[in-house]
Order: sequence, then C-alpha cells, then structure tokens
Amino acid sequence: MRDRPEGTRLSTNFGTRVGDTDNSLRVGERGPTLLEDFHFREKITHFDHERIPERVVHARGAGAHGYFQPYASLAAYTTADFLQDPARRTPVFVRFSTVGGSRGSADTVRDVRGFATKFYTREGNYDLVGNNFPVFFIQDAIKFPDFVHAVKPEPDNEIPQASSAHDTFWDFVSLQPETLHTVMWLMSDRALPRSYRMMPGFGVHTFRFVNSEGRGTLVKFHWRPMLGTHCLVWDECQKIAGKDPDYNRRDLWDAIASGNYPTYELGVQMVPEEDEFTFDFDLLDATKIIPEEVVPVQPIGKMVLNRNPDNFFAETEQVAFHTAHVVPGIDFTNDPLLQGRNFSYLDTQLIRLGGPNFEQLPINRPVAEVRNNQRDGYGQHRIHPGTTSYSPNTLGAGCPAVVAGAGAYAHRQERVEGSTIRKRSESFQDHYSQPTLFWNSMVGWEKDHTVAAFRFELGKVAHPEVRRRTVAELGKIDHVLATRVAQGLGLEPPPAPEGGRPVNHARTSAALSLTAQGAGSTATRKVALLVGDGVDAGQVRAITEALTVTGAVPEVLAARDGAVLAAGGGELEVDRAMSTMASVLYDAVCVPGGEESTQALLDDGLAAHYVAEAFKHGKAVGAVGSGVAFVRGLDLPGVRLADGEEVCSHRGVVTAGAVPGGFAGAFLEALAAHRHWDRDTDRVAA
Ligand code: HDD
Repeated sequence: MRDRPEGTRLSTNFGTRVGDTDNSLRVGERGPTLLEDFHFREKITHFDHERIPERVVHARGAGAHGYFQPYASLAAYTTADFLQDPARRTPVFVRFSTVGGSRGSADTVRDVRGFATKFYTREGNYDLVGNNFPVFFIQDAIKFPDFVHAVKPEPDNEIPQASSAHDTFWDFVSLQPETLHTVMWLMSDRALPRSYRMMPGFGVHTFRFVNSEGRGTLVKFHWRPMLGTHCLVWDECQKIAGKDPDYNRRDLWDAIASGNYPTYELGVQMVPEEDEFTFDFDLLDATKIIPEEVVPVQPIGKMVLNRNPDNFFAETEQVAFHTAHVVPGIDFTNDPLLQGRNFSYLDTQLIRLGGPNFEQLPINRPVAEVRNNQRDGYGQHRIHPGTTSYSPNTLGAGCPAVVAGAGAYAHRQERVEGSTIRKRSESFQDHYSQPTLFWNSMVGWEKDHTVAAFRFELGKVAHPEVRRRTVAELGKIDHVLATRVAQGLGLEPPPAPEGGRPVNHARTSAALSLTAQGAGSTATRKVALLVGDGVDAGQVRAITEALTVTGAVPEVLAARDGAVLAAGGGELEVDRAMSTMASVLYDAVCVPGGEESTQALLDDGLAAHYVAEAFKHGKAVGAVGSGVAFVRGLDLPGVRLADGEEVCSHRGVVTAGAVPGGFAGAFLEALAAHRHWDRDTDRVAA
C-alpha cells in the first residue's frame, strides 16, 4: 500500500479539495484568524500529533526489506514452514539499532546494536529479536528496568547521551557481576561496528526447534555478515559522531540504493535436548555463549536486504517486534530473560503504537490470514460484518473455526515441577569464566583497545569507590586486565591471585577474536584520493579503475568542489571538497602523483591530517609518484616507503614510483585487510 502524490490534488483528510494552504482564513487582510477555518485546524492538529513515543530502548534505528532463503530443508529439526524448502523466499524486514541513545543520537556510539528480523512467513510472522552480541547484561528480565535506568542518561540532568561512560552504569556493573561478560564485549571493538552490513547478529537465548514428531532440539541463532565482521576504533567513532552522525544509517541506505545488497548467513548451534546438562554453564543463562569449538555453527540459509523503506515513520518507526511472535516448529525455553521479554514487547507496543491494533499497520501485517474474535479498539482498520465475535458459536457457522493440529501452533509439552521461589539457580552463578574466555581469546591489539575503553569509561566516572569496585571485579576476570586498567586510572592494582587458585583458567576460543571474523574484502570499501591542480590524471584513473573493478568505492577529493586541472592539460572531475568529508569517513586514503598537486596538498594542512589520521586509525594508506614525497613529509613512524620506481608495501602503507606494476594489487590487499595494527600509532598527532 503506497500513497503516491503524482497527479493528485491537495485535499483535507476527509477528501475536500483545498485551494489555498498558505493563508489561514481571517477577517480582513490584517484581522484575527477564524475558528471556522477547518483546513487550518486540521493541518495544525495533525501536525501537533505527528510524534509517537520513541522506543524506551533501541530508539534509534535503520530498517531494510529483503528476503530469507534456506539452503536445505530443516524438516528433521523443525516444522517451521519457512525452513522447509530451499526454493522458497520469505520476505523479511530488518531493523538495526543502537540501544541507549535517543532517536536523534549519533550512530557510532559505544553500544550494543539491535538486529531484529521479522520473517513474514505463510504461517504468520516470526520475529528474531537479536543483538550483535551473543550475550546479554542480565540473567533475569526483572532486572531490565534497573539495568536500563543505570545505562540511560542520568535522570537529574539527562547527561550523557548515548553513552555508558558515566557513574550510574558502572555503579550497577560493579555491583552486578552477571553483567561482566557483556561488558567485556561492550568494551571491545565489537561495540563499534564499521557498518550494519559488516556486523553479526545473535538470537542470544537458547530457543527450541520442534519437528513433526514433537522432538525438540535446543538452538542458538547466529547471523553472519558475508562481508565479514569489521569494526571502527573509538577515536574514529567519536569524530564520526560529529562529522556524520548518520554514518551507519547512511551506509546501509547507500549500499542498498547502489545495488550492494547486504547479505547475511543464518547459522544455528543445535544441541539435542538430552545433552542439555552436558555444559559447565546453563543453556538457560543468557550471559553465556556455547563456544563454537564445542558446538559448531551450521549455516542454514541466507538473507539478502535489497530494498530501502519508502517511509521511515511508516516502516522503520512503526515496526513492532516481539519475541513471542513465533511460528509452529519454533518454541521457547525457560530462560528467565526470554520469558520476561515475551511479556514486555507486546506491552511496550500497546503504549508506543497507541493501542491493540498495531498489528494492522502495513509493516506489521502478516501475509498469513488473520481471523479471530478480537474487536474494536483505537485505530481499528477492519470492518467485521456479522453478529458473532465469540467462540464457540453456531450463529456464525462456528467460524473462525478452532482446529487443533493442521498447522496450529502447539506449545511443546514439558513437565515442570517445583515450589514457587524467587531464587537464581546455582547453575547461573559463575560470572567470571566466560569473560575470562573472551579476554584470553583476543589478540594483542584487541586487548589494547579493550583496556583503553575501560580506562576511557571509568575515567569519566566521578566516584572513586565505583572505579575501585569495578577494577576489583576485573581482577576476578584476569589480573593483567585489572592491572592495566588500574594503571590508567592511577589506582592501586588488585592483589595478584594467591598460589593454588589462578583466576585465569587459560582457556581460549579462537572464534571469539575479531581476527577470525571472515575474510577481508574490498567490496564497498570507500577510498579517498587526494588531489590538487596539476595531478597526474592517468594515475588517478588507473587507481580508480583498479578499485572499482573489485567493488571498492573511490572518491576524488580536492580543496574545492568542481574540477582540478590535470598535469599536461585537461580537467579531472572532483567528487567532493575535502572540507565536507574527513578521513574517518573513508576506509583508506591514497595520494596520486603530480608535482604541482603534491605541492598544493603540502600547503593544505587538511590533506596532511587526512593521511596522518587514516594512518593512526590503522587504515591502508597509498601514495604514487610525487605523492610518496607527500607521505614522507608526514614522518609516519616505523614505516618503509618506496624509493625510486619500486612498489613498497609495509604495515598497510603502499607506495610506488608509478601506478603500473604492483601498486594496485598491493593497495587492494592492504585495503582488504581492513586495519593494520602492527603500526606504532601512539606518536602520530591526529
Ligand atoms: Fe529488548 C527492544 C533486543 C532484552 C524489552 N530489544 C529491543 C530491540 C531489540 C532488542 C533488537 C529493538 C527492536 C526494534 O528494532 O524495534 N532485548 C534484545 C535482546 C535482549 C533484550 C537481544 C536480550 C537477549 N528487552 C530485553 C529484556 C526486556 C526487553 C530483558 C524487558 C524485560 N526491548 C524491550 C522493549 C523494547 C525492546 C522495552 C523497546 C522497544 C520495543 O521493545 O519494541 O520492550
């Protein structure tokens, strides 16, 4: 249903055509406005009511349409119709989001990202409402309001926006050790996705597949981006938040608009029900992962996002996800976080979308037939003829008929016994082993970034006892981690573990490191080519061509918009003025040659800043011909540069006397590697 304006005439909401929408009805040219002006009143009243409450969490989001297609039938495990036939494509709508910030906050904050998928299946809507971390901060839904109140801006002055770097968050964390595993993820670069297209998703909870024989299989869902998982760095994020607060949202939109459709593989970790108790943690505990080395992720299908929404409000804002939107063949477990979510999502939509008929909004409407005796309410769009709105009935021929089996949802029967009790199971009590596993599995630079994040966040905490308590908790994860964080904060490190009981179990899971997250690719990577008058246009064209062929996106930047003069005559078109962008908005920077152009760039501090900053953020840097002299002038520490005609690729800095030969190949390789952390970046002033 699309309401397009082409060829139409302006009318009121009740269909009366309007001849003037610029002047309110008044008494004489300078007199008072009349109440009689129904068009004025309707226009203003509607405007006054245009806003709905933003989501209490995940307020800022970006959505996209697409489809999901399984690789093979999963009939052995589940009856879910959309997982049966590899030929069937099921339409989906996905909403990515940050969690803590308001609707207008910046994209590149340190935060968890939402990854919510609505599958419009023939058996009704199935919502997989996940995040980009596989674990959550708390184990029991009853703690959710406490957690969210702690992380949201502080209530007296509503500061800080979209940031966990403040006292109330760390106060809560330091008192609630179950948060620590997710906090480790939050302090890692995982909390800074380069793009929603390069970000994984996780269902987090253990769910249950049920097959046609009623046999259950415990299952964890994983979305894997086909472009690999890639992250920004914190300094870059803070700068992007000013240069382009819509960075991730724009990236998603532009990619889809240009036909670079984001693609993800859906994978599952499956555990036979009889193996539920074979782990050293509880599968019902949402603060735990199942290490992939223990239960591998099996790919079961792929999702392609190929259409941008037509209207942000109607689709991305009004979409309503709910963990209890399940289809036959997918069931819950007794995870106390999931059980609580199954209450919360419906409840929140009732207030956010103004009543019980939000399922009739176009973006929420199932493709499956909806028939029941629910009636009336705000925003009712259906006209239900007849006299019966109850069941059982004879006057309406017993319809809609209630038939068990035949595709009806059947809750899996589970025998449950016990006393009513408010108590966390003993099997939920180990809060430190998995944060340690995560820490152990990171490589050096990942650990460095994580330590820096703790120092930054705790450095913003005013209460010394909160800092101290948090460092003490980190000491229970790993002594080196706690010591390094303590040093940054000027605190006494916690005492080393006493002999006989090492804190760190020394286990690792290679799959947890960012270095294991998918092959590098240059596809859709943005590269800034810095030029001035007198640039070697042939070099620019050769580099541009080599990049474009592999799917990278080169942009020519100069001091001003328009064109620059090419060496030897002619002009080279400029895509953007340098001052309207920044190196943080690109994945790599390259300086083509041309003596005069190089001189112009040397005279422009902004150009030097582009290159130095890209270097500091670990990005590929390229230079050709006289461009090499430009890079040499920046005195980047510890890098070898080309001398004469040779091609030199060292620590992601690729330089060459001329383009032909190996430059393009080496530069593409450096670009595909995403970042180069074998550099000494501390001394770079950027
Ligand atoms: Fe939640 C929104 C993901 C725990 C209560 N949540 C929301 C969204 C995502 C998640 C992706 C945004 C959906 C959208 O784009 O519209 N939430 C999670 C994950 C969790 C989780 C992965 C843990 C595994 N959430 C959680 C708990 C509760 C909630 C424990 C409450 C008891 N979440 C909500 C909510 C929201 C929400 C208040 C706000 C807006 C909405 O639901 O539609 O009901």
